Amino acid sequence: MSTELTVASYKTDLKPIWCPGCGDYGALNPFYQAMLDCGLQPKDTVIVSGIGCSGRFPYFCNTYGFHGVHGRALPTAAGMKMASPHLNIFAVGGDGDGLGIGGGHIPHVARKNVDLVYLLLDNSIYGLTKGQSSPTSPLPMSSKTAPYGYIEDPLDPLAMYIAYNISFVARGFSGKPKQLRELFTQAIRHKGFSMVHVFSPCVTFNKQVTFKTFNELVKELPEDHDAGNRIKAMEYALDRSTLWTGVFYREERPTIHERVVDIQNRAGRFKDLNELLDDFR
Ligand SMILES: Cc1ncc(C[n+]2csc(CCOP(=O)(O)OP(=O)(O)O)c2C)c(N)n1
Ligand code: SF4
Ligand SMILES: [Mg+2]
Repeated sequence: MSTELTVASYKTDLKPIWCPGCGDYGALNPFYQAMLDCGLQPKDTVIVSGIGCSGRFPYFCNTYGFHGVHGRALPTAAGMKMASPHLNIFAVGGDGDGLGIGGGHIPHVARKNVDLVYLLLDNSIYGLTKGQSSPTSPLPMSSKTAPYGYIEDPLDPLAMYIAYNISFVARGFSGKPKQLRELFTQAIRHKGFSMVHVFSPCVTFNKQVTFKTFNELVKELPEDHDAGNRIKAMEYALDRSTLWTGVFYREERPTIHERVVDIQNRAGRFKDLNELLDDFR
């Protein structure tokens, strides 16, 4: 017997323990709605998270969840999708998790085009550990680890994602939940690796990158932006005057799963292992 899905189908009884006003609330609600929009069955859905305040996401979603090791949400999620391609797989984590310790995994999942969605909740700080500089802390932001101001240039995640040729690249802001719902929905529907970078301010430990900052600087990409144009997508990503939001880049190409199935079919000409081994003799 199937019961009708509602937003409540995706919520657990746990109330998020994020600080009042944390940006992550603004990402969680549109995420519930996007799962509903796409009709995802909670029993067929897994959320894998890293360590950080953002890593608590799975606790608040009535899906399967895996709260793993710092920086390893993405490879774990990719492995799950390879083993069980029928599942809807999400990876969720922060800027420290996904751009610091775990940043090296992204290009390789991009090359494989694993069909999963990665939500990166960026507050430009290590929130859970109470306020150290992160790979996206802008100059000259001060923090507990940089009391005189940060001295390393920040990464530009969007430019990186486009350079890595991730097959779906979008950016949103947790202060604009309606757009975020739409971006998550498109990311879920995209066949391949979808990266949604979310500006999600930490109201407790980052008083320098705030909702006000983004309210002033974010702007939706023009409606006529051609998401198939990678050069144009990169131009928008590198624009220093505006923080553009929307779908920057999208390309349909085979997923690793489709390529594996293709190899299985071609290798299937062997009746059994001995026949396969004979091929090498
Ligand atoms: C291997 C390892 N190194 C360091 C830590 C300590 N640690 C826990 S969370 C975190 C950073 C959290 O920042 P971010 O990923 O941006 O998540 P946020 O809390 O801001 O959502 C760090 C360094 C850890 N848990 N494991
Ligand atoms: S410390 Fe920052 S990121 Fe963590 S829950 Fe509080 S406001 Fe959110
Ligand atoms: Mg963070």
